[in-house]
Amino acid sequence: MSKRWTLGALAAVWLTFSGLAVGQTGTASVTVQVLDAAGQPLAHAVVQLDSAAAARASRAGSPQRIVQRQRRFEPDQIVVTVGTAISFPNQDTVRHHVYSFSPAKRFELQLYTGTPATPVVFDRPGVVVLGCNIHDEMLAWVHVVRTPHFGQTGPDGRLVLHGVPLGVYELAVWHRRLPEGVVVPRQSLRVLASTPTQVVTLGTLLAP
Ligand SMILES: [Cu+2]
Repeated sequence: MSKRWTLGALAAVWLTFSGLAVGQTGTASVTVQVLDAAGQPLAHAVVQLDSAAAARASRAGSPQRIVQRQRRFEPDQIVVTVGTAISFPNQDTVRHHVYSFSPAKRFELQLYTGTPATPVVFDRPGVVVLGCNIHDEMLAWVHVVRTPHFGQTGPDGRLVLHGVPLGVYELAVWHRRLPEGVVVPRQSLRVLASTPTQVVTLGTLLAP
């Protein structure tokens, strides 16, 4: 996995939204499809719907683990809500030194084996890139969101968000192939019970 992907790799990202009427409950399902520049489904894209109400409804998730095994992070990508704690058990015999310089969470777990006593609480939204000071090839991403409405696309590049309260949101899509620190384009999305399927091309927004 190269650290140096180009924005061009994501020249075309297509999103399809479909609000499915659930009527009286006041919620809808939102379907998002993300494609790469070649029109192929892009898996593991992070999709989120933000709004002030969504931020108020966001709660810290249950504690998570990112294990180091055979000099790799497992999982190497995770999406959590603000306030979620993650522990970093080292199951290798070699020591690791996990750190991040990302603005959303700067931290360092000095050379260790076993499980550090204190988990790391991810307390700001944003993308946190994890590395190991000893093993340059170790990379992982923690995507921190402040909304209950988020997920990752599957192998077919699709994600369905269920139970989204009707209203106006900002929709953001992120993928690890975006350069670190890139400002991810956001767009307004009004979620209606009868929202027609929408196709949005982010390619023109992402093109250099
Ligand atoms: Cu290491």
